[in-house]
Amino acid sequence: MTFPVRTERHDDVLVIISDSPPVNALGADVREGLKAGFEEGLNDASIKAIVLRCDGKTFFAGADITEFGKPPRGPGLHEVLDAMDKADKPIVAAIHGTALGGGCETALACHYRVAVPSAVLGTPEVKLGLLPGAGGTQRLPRLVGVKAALEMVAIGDPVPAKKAAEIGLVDRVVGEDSLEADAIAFAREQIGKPVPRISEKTATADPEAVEAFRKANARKMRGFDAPEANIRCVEAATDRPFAEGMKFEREEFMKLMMGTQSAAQRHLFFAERQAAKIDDIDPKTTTLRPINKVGVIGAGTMGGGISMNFLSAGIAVTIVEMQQDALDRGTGVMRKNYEASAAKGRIKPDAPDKAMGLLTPTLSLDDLADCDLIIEAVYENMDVKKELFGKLDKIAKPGAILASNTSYLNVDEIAASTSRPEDVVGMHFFSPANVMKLLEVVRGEKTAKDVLATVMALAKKIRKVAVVAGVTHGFIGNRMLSPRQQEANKLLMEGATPEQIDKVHVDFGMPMGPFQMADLAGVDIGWHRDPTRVESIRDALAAEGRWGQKKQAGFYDYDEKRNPTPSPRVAEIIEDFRSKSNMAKRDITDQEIVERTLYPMVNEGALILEEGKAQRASDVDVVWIYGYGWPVYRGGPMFWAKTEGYEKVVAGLEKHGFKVAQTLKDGTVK
Ligand code: 3H9
Repeated sequence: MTFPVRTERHDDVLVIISDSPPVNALGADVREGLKAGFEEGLNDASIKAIVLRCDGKTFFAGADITEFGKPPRGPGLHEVLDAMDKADKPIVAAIHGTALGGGCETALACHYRVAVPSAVLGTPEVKLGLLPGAGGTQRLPRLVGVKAALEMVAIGDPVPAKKAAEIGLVDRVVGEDSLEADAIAFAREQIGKPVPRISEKTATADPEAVEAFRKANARKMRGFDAPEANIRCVEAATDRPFAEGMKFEREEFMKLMMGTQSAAQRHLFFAERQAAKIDDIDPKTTTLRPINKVGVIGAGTMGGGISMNFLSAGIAVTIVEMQQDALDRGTGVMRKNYEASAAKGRIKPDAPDKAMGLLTPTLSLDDLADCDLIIEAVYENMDVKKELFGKLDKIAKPGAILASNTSYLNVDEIAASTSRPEDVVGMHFFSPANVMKLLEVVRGEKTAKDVLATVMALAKKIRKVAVVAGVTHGFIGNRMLSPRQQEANKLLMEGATPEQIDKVHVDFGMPMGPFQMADLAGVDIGWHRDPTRVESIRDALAAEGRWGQKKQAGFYDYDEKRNPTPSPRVAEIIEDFRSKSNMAKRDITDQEIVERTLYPMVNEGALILEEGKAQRASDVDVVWIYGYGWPVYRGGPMFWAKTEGYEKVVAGLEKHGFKVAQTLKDGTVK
């Protein structure tokens, strides 16, 4: 039989086993092997039932995404699943690990499903801008009903085995360590019974559930094409025969597959995994430093959030503050956050105590002596940081990693204040640090390779997506933010309103525009604190106490519920500035806003790459998607520039007098 699928006979039951690491993706060879395996089982009269299972860490994790967009090879998944569905001998899927996408659909084409308790089943195609295109949208509603099917296909989160059994997706939860034996026994129980085929069931229409689902998830699905296509397919499962539903599913799948959204989302899937790789470091030959205890300096919003990441992953944290009340406040907030998550059912009821039990609050830096990694999250000031690192140099044990959470400052300069710059690295978390997925890992000139590799591996453990950045002002993300903000400010002076600029960004798919972001973060951040020194519109707002949402006034006016409305006072301030600068007001088009606020970000991204401050264009995309909410369906700024067309972006930048990065001009951004 064709590698990587083999068969094993257990008297009258044939077990078909796929062994295709790392995740048993359903590539051409696997499909070929499955086809042959089922033919063997179905053509042999002495075989009465068939079990399908996988070796390795998981049941099939889906179609092989690397095959998408390439010419088809071997038998199609439909062909294989169709033959399984029609088989007149019972076929049992024996599931462990993650039965995802095409893997879940393969299980659905079987006549029965058994799973170990730790298994999960799901159809996450929507996260790749797709839909389960191998019958998933047609079989799921027939098996679990419209409501559960919608959640599975249009949201895409996996369902644990126990819940899968409750909704009818799994027929039996079997022993964690006896999957094959239990599946064979289960299969034998089915011999002689009529073979149940999901394709022969009917799904009852539930228009109310569909509408309620659309309404409840409108925000989450905004801008994405795939969720609605998934919903339409589920509806189709209820109003036409199986074969016609399959045809409809195929058409919708192909439309999505050919579109830019899915291309962007598939790009992100691989970009995220690529980001973990460091070009000049071989993970196989690099020994990681053990990290069992982490020190965090600063118990403010940032320090607290950073600590929670480690505590949640079961890693002990010593947190240091200068004053007892600040320490108590900080740890109090952490506990409250945990308890709120437990109350919402997001974590187990005992998780807050477990996590907080791993925390040691202290007022003394000396207590960090036994930490393997120390992260400072103190005031963003070079002198403060240098002094602190000088102290840490004396306290930390040899081999401890010393990290700064700075969001702009020069990590090499910080490292130079220690006698061990090779142990120093930047770990730039994004606020709220316990929620935001991005971690920029700043590689200093002297950062040791094993330090970098250790921090990247640790990032995965605390469920962050880490991207390596070089030392440059603002690293990748904040450096790209800067030209956007400058242009947005200029556009205000030339005649655009904060509302117009923000709307262009929100319509583009960003969670908020530059001025909404300023109001959320605080207009006073970085302000010189002298109300008589008014040199910019932002200074003027800050001088009047318009510090943003927290003061119910910033670039917008806010009501008690923080709903924004355009501010007549801000319009006056802008008008005042404009007339003082003798600038003429003109109409600004939305396209100009795109060209002057989004294109410069792409340009800056290209410059960062040219300077070698990011490893690859896809890393820049990961930063903006996970750190700043760039719309996933646009694939990140560098991917988006490619879909816009480099020529168009370059022309737009040149029209407005920007100095354009050479690689953008040449179309060689990498
Ligand atoms: C689909 O099924 C369409 C059908 O409905 C319709 C067909 C007609 N293909 O994530 P990891 C690679 S769409 C190819 O680091 P983990 C991955 O790139 C698919 N490659 O491991 C990585 O490679 P490398 C629907 C894949 O343990 C390596 O495997 N299914 C695929 O953290 C290890 O991956 C999904 O969307 C794939 N399908 O997580 C599930 N999957 O080492 C996608 C993984 O070179 N997969 N690779 O960087 C996952 O969610 C996770 O990989 C999984 C394991 C949870 C399974």
